[in-house]
Amino acid sequence: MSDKSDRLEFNLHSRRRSPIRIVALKLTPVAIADPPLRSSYGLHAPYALRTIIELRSEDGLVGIAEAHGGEKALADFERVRGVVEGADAYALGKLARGVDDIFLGPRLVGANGTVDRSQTHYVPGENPNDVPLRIYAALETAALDLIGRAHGVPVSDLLGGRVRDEVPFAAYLFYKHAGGGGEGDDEREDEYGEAMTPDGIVAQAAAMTRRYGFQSYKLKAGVLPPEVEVETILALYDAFGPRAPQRIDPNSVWSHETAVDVATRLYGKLEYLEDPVAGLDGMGRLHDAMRENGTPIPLASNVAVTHFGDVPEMVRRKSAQIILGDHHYWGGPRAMAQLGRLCETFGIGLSMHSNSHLGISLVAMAHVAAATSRLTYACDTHYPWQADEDEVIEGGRVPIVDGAVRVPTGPGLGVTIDQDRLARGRERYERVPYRKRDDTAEMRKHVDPAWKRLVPAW
Ligand code: GKR
Ligand code: MG
Repeated sequence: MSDKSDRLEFNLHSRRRSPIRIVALKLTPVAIADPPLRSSYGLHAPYALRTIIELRSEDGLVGIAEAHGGEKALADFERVRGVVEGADAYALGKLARGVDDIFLGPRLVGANGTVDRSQTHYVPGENPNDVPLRIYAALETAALDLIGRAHGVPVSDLLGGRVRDEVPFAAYLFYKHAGGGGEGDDEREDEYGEAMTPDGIVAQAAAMTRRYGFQSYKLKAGVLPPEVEVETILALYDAFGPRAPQRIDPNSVWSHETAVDVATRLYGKLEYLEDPVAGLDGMGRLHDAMRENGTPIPLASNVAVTHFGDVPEMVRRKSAQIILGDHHYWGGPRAMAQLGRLCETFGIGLSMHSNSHLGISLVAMAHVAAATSRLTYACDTHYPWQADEDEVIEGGRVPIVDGAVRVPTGPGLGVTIDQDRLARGRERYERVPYRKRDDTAEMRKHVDPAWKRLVPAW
């Protein structure tokens, strides 16, 4: 008996892994040129902000991630330094709890008594109730990169193994003013030109397709009167034909009546309708109305549905048939794998949401998508709107070929940071006056001094 337990103890000891001790958290804020894109949140500033995270292990390995940016993000990441430095990269549950403990504090409470994490009234990345999840998500991504590097395996393997080697992305079309982003001496070439009309958007889609080979299209809407946006979709349909799936996303600023009317006019032309109206209840009512009218277009969401707590009500109300998940918001790559399972359980479709980002985020999305069997639609990406000049990874931009990103096969995320490029991103950040995403301020500065975001607006 004692022999056996000795043996057991010996086995346990001999198999014990060594921790991957994180000894340093390095945070680098960067500014990246961004063209004057319009959405219902307002106007993009000449620069978008990101934070680059590096976790150094005691063995000198470095795990990386990319997250939302600006002054507040940086201060939030600083707050968790104490739980990150000294932590074991494998101990993700402990890390999550440590982050949560730091951020427990006043919460905004929604009408139904729950915490409001929706993006109905916030530009993505600015909802204070998201903070712990967003901070943890970035740390988990960097920790998985570190673990992958330590074992010589890709992050997609750590997530259960890839079911696809290439991840399809959609062309993300925006109404846009003239200009390529950046300011002063740093003003960038306007690759796609102004696009404030249906023809302008068709030209933008054609140019993006030529360059990247996209095979599906998403129009950011809620900007022009709905009849013009409907006309834009019809023009895209004429130009690219029924075999190129399309989506339209006004970020919740249509009224119920407008959304019903748009659904009637675009029935049969859309792959899905994304966040046409605000809230889980509003989306559920729209679903019912479309069914009654015989125009049942599937609803997708990344504004009304932003976290696991939304799913029960979403399923009950049939508020969305597709979730646009995002590892940056849902709590990291592992949360996305869990979301995939949940979607499978309820027969819900899954795709991915995106905000302005660089290549580290793009490859992280690709690993997550590669390991998610449930992924049913091409993912969103803002990547075509960013320039090589702003990229921080070695070798420059991640290629998008035939509308897809090939998932890196190297250890971890499979990309590394070019420290010179990163230093330039940081200098750019120091130089520019922007410290948070504020699309309303930009709108007032450049388009209409009295502009205010209304929900609903149309
Ligand atoms: O970049 O203006 C934008 C988008 O509106 C973005 O912030 C949204 O989060 O891409 C997003 C979406 O699908 O809602
Ligand atoms: Mg959306």
